[in-house]
This record gives sequence, structure tokens and C-alpha cells, in this order.
Amino acid sequence: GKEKWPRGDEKVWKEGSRSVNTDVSSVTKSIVNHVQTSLARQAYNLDNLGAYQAAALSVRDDLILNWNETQMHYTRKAPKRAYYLSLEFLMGRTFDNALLNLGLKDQYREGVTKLGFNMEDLLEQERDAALGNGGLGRLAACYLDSSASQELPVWGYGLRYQYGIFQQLISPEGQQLEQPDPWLAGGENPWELPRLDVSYEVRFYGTAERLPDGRALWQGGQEVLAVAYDVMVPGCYTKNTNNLRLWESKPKRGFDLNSFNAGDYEHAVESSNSAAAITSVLYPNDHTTFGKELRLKQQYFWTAASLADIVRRFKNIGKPFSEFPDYVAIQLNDTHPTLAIPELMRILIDEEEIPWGKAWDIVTNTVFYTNHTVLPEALEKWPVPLMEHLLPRHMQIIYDINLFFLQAVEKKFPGDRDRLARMSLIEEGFPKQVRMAHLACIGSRKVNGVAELHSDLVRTTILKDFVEFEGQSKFSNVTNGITPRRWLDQCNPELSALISKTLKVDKSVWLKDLDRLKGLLPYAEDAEFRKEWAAIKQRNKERLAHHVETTLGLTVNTNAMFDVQIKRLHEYKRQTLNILGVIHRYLTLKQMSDAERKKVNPRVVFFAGKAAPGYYIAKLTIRLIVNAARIINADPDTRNLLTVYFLPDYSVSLAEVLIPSSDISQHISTAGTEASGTSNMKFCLNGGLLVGTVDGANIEIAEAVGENNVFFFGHLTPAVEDLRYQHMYHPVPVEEKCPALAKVLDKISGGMFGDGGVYEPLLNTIRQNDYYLITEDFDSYIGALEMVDQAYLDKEEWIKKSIRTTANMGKFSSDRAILEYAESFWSIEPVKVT
Ligand code: CJB
Repeated sequence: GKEKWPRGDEKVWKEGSRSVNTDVSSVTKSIVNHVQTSLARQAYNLDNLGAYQAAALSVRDDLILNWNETQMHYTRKAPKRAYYLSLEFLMGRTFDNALLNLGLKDQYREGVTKLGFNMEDLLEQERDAALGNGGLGRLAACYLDSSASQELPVWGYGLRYQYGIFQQLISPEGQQLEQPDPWLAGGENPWELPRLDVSYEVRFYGTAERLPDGRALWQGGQEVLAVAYDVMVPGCYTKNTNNLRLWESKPKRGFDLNSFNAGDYEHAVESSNSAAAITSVLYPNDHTTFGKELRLKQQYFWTAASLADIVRRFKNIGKPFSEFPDYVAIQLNDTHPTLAIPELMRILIDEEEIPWGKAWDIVTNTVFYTNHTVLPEALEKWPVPLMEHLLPRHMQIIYDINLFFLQAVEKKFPGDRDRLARMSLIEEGFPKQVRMAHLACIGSRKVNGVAELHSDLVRTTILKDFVEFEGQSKFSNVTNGITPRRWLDQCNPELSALISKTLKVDKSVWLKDLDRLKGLLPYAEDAEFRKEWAAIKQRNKERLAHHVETTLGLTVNTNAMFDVQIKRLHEYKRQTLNILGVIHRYLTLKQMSDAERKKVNPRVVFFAGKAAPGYYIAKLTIRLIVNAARIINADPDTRNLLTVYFLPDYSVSLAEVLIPSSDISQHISTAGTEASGTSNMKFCLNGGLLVGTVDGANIEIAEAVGENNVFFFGHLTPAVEDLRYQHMYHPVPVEEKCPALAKVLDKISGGMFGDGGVYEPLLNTIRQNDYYLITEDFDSYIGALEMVDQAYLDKEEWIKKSIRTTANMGKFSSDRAILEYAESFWSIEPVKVT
């Protein structure tokens, strides 16, 4: 039946309510209104920043309407919901994305023009929300976009860091320098809603006293407040606007009142500072763990606040806790939120007085765990003494889980003590450590990797014992995806328009049903279409060149092949292999006659990416790239044929300019080390080809687009372990194994790119252990690059490859991925807001 109007005169309310601005005149009215009132400014003194702020506030109003309706609708319908817990959400900019998803870009462009501004200039005013390191954080952002677009009731939970990933500067010597990223310092952030009324107390330290009934009393210690900030996540061509709830830490009271009253101001301020410190900064380490107390505090603070919020929302439905898994699914993005498992146990047992066995049932039917890497240095472990100190009750619960678990293992594999030691949640040693991946695995309903090969490696290496114990069916795969809204429509508007025109389908359709791109296949044979396709790539190259010109003052040869490697700096990703290959190319060019050089394809090589501030070898790789670029770009013999750029401060926004311009991109990790990769998907979606190893999602991309459209090289995963063993016990000098590489290393040592001694530690990683197998893959890498050159000579054939690649990328939409999570893991369904 019809609900009763809650207060006042319904008619007056209805007359006062506004709807989303959909025509140009209401858009301009709204912007002018924000200029005059929200900003207290006028046409006379309005600059681009002010105009951006006013336009953003206008879009914010539209988003709020949809967001409100969505949240009310979900509350009324009370469907099962899924929660995506991630310490990182690498959102990038919001303005353009929101306009496109709302279908209002044209109206705003026209309105802004009428007000005397240029849309592109306004878009450039926005700072990136860079609350993540790399792939893991960007994946979370793509999944939010897809959840909203597919009308799924999914919320994200994360932290509202005051400082995002550091800003990267490059010194004249090629050294990476880090600067803080105070992304909120500009004042109001139009894309979030502070919810000062939504807050929870989170406890640290103190004592946990077991009670006879199985519960425990956790008391004392430090209590801090978690305050909610809601970020609106609009779906594409739908009213559904989901929520990303980010927690900020605050002191429980402004000051420690006791100390304050006693005149001990220092102590009072200190404790309030220590509460605020929890969410102050994103840890800039990727694929490593450091065992720092503040990081563990972040993890608990965020999982505790999120779970309190989830439990409160569940309680509002009024169902018994036995039905919790019918209403709630919690996805752990890597092991960072694994404390959700003991924390939910604590809530159920200590607060809801549910017995252990029932509580464990609820937890293991609610929680799901995604693994993102098999690299040993990235597998989280926390020292037991630190856990006992910071989270005494959770440590008790972890010991209890472990006891029951190991009893069950012992029952299935009697007397197998090695197995028990391998599987235990506690690793013996000084100190003992809690193995978070083991806890995440046994506390979850499903465990998944992020590409077929990676999921196989999870099953056969790091969690092998667990597969043997629990059976195959708990362990599965969801291959990553990317949102075609940001990574095609937004970053490559001309290509998007050409696709709509060619398919004769509105983008509102194909952007949400990406397999429709298959319809482009026949047009690979259409010369006129190929011309348009190539012209767009060319204009995207010019757009990048313009960007480099205006930001770095460098002129880029847009008639060259654009070759791009952009990702976090890491030895396993092998930017080193790339720069060594570039130097090899340079040496080869230097030896050629003028006549031979005439036949060579010009190439521009772009690098971008940040190194963890403490990762010495990665920083040295940047230094080598920068100095090699300096020498090579200045050489009049070769500079028409080869130039190299390291673009500083890689970000989502920079990726949006680089990706559409690429002819070829590099995804060259040592086989078995890159779990999936997602930028590989972005390049291919934009018609760039790949040179890569047989690793991660490269394999599935090649299956989809055809092996003849991918340039594969290098050893395969099963060979890697043997090769490493050989390197350890039967080392062969580089000169013997790979003379071409030895020559390159000698040139570097000899000072061709400045003081050779500087690079010795980097070169020694190759000469000595060569853990990432650069000597093993170098020749076949150079061979693959030669194949690329060969293929590029036949321009028409290359464009065909480019078109076929884009046409076959439908599988890699994050819509497909999120629907797999929704259907096979979470059992949630779309809830459309009408
Ligand atoms: N990944 O970005 C990170 N950080 C980590 O600490 C571990 C893994 C990446 O996650 C991406 C999303 O699943 C993968 O595509 C990528 O291969 C992996 O390195």
C-alpha cells in the first residue's frame, strides 16, 4: 500500500523538490547559482578553478538526488548486499566520469561554453583522488563503477586518507623525490558527503579477560572515533548511485579531558594527534609488508568501523543472526581486511552472545577472499607480540580458530606434523607471526585469484595444503576487468563515437554490453573505416605530445611508433629489461650506416611509474631510464629514430592520456609473477597491441584477440623455478649466457650514461642471482621487438590487428567480472532504482 506522508503538507514538499538538471538552461542556472551563493563570487572574478568548483557543485546536486533515492530504495527493498572492503580505492577524477555516466556531458559542455569557459580547461582543474598504489586499488574503483552500472547493491568501505599516494618528482640526476599529496587541501571536496552523524568507537590495546561462558571482556586501552564520509558512485545510464564509505579517525573527545584539566596540554594534544594520525596517510608500498604498528591500526580501525556499520544495518532489518549470510556478503580485497574475520567473531560471540560454532558458521558463509599476488614478500604476516598488545581479544580468537582448525587437519591427516606446521595460522620463529592469508582462507566461503594462471598458482603453490584439506570447489577464479566507461568512453571519446556510429548502437547500450564490440570485426576489411581508426590514434598521439610539451617542455615525434610501459616500478615487472632493450637498440642504431638507418621505424618509448620510497633497486632503475633518455635523446645520429621519456608522477589521469596514444605497450613480467595486470586490458581496448610474457591476463587476452595479434616472448611459468635453481647452483656468466646483454651492461658500467658505479647494485642483481631472469629472456625479448618492427612496416595490416584487438576485448569489461562475483560468490541480484 501507499506509505503515509511523514510530515507537513505533502504538496508543498513535492512542489519544492527538484529533479536532475537535464537541459542546458537549468544547468547554467544551477552553475550561476553556485557561483553566487556557494562560492560567493561573480562573473568578474571567476577563474577556471572557480568555474570548475561551481560546475562540480551543480553535478554534485544531481548525484545527491540519485544517491538518496538509491539508498532509500535499497533500504526499503532490503535485498542481500555485498560490501567490498579495500584499503585502496584509486578513483582518479570524478567530474568527467560523473557527467558521462549521467549522460549530461553535452549539456554541461554547452552550458560552460555559454558562461565563457572551456570544458577541457575545467576538467583539468580537478585533482586526482589517489587513495591507492596501483592495480589493486584501481581494480576496486573499476568494480565500484561496474556495481553501480549493473544496479547491484554493493558498497565500498575504505579509509579517507588525508594524503594519497605521494607526488613523484625527478631530480636532475634522475633521482625519485617524494612530496606529500594533500589532495583535500583545496577546501571542500564536492564528491563526498560528510556524515558526521555516522560514527563508531574503535578500541585499541587494553586487556581481554575470558569469561566462563566463552565470551570475553575487552576493556581499557585507547578509544578513537571513526567518522563516515560517503563518496557517491554513479552508475552508467541508470539512477543507481552506490556508496563508497570512507572512514576518518578522530579523537573521541577533542582532547583527553583529564590531562587537559590537569594542565597537561602536551599529553592531551598528543593523544588527540595519535587518533588523527591513523587515517593521515596511505602507505606507499606495493607488494610488500612492513609490520608497522600504524598500518595494523589502520587495518583494524577500518574493518571494525565497517563491520559495526554493516551489523547495524543488518539489525535494522530485524532478522535473526542465523540469517546474516542471507543479507550480507563481505569481499576482502587482499588480506588487508582479514581482521574482519576475528572481529565478526568477536561481535557475534562477545556482543551478540552467539556460541562459537554458530558464529563460525556465520562468518565462513559471509566472507570471501581475493588473493592478488603469489610473491612471498607480499604475503602479510603480523608479529604475535604486536597483535597481543594492540588487539588482545582478537589474538585470543585467532588462537582459538587455529586450535579448532589444526584439530580438524590432524583428524584428516593423522600424524602429519609438517603439514600442521605449514598450515598453522601461526608461523614459528622469533617473533611468531600470524599468517593472514591462511586466516583469510579458512575464514572465507570462497577464495579466488585474479586470472586463470594466477588462480592455478594459488591452488598449486601458496594454498596447496588448503586445497588438499578443503577440496577444489572453494578455490576459483575471477579474471579481472576494467570499466569501459573510464577506459574507453572517457579517455578516448573519438574512438567511442566512431564505435557508436559504426555499430549503429548508442553507447548507452554497448558500454554496458561490451561483447557488442565484436560487431567491429567486419570493418577491419573496410579501408575507409581503417583510415578513420588510424586518424583517431594519430590525434591521440598528438594529444599526448601536446601534454608532454606543455608539462615538460619537450617535443615528441608523433610520426613514430609509441611504445609504452606504465606501472609501478618493481623488479618483477622488469622495467629494467625494457630500458636494457632500449639501450641495445641505441647501440645497434649507432653502428648502422645512413642507408640502413633509413629503413628503420622511428620509435618513442614512454615510461611512467612510481617506486616505493624505500625500494632502492627500483629507484635506481628510474635513474637509469632518466639518464639513458638524456643521452639518447641528445644524439643527433639517432634521435629521429629513437627517443625515450620518463614521465614523472604517474596517475590515473596521466594514464587516460597515455593509453589511447599507444601503438604497442609492454607487459613483460617474469612468467608467473604478474597475477593479472589490468593496464594490458586498457591498452588493447583502445586498439594498442601488446608485447608481453606468457603471464597473468596476457594469456587470456591472447586467447580472446588471437595469438597472431600479441607479441609473446620469454620462458614459461613452469621453467622459472628450474632456471632460478640453476642460477643459484650452476651460475653462468652473462658474457656466456647472453653476449648482447653483456655488451649493454658493460656500456652502462663504463659510464655511457653518467657515473657507471652508481648503477652497479642494479646491474649486480642481473649478474649475480638474476632472480627475475633477465639474462634468460633478453634475446627472445629483442626478437619480439624486432617482430613488432616488422609488423609495423605493414601499416594496413597493423591497423587491422588494432581493430580486431579492440573488437575482441568484450570479456575484459569489469561488468563481466563483477557479475561473476555477484552470481557465483555473493548471490546478490540487481536492484534497479526506478
Ligand atoms: N597487486 O596492485 C597490487 N598490489 C599488491 O600488493 C598485490 C597485487 C595487483 O593487483 C592487480 C589487481 O588484481 C593485478 O592485476 C596485478 O597483477 C597485481 O600485481
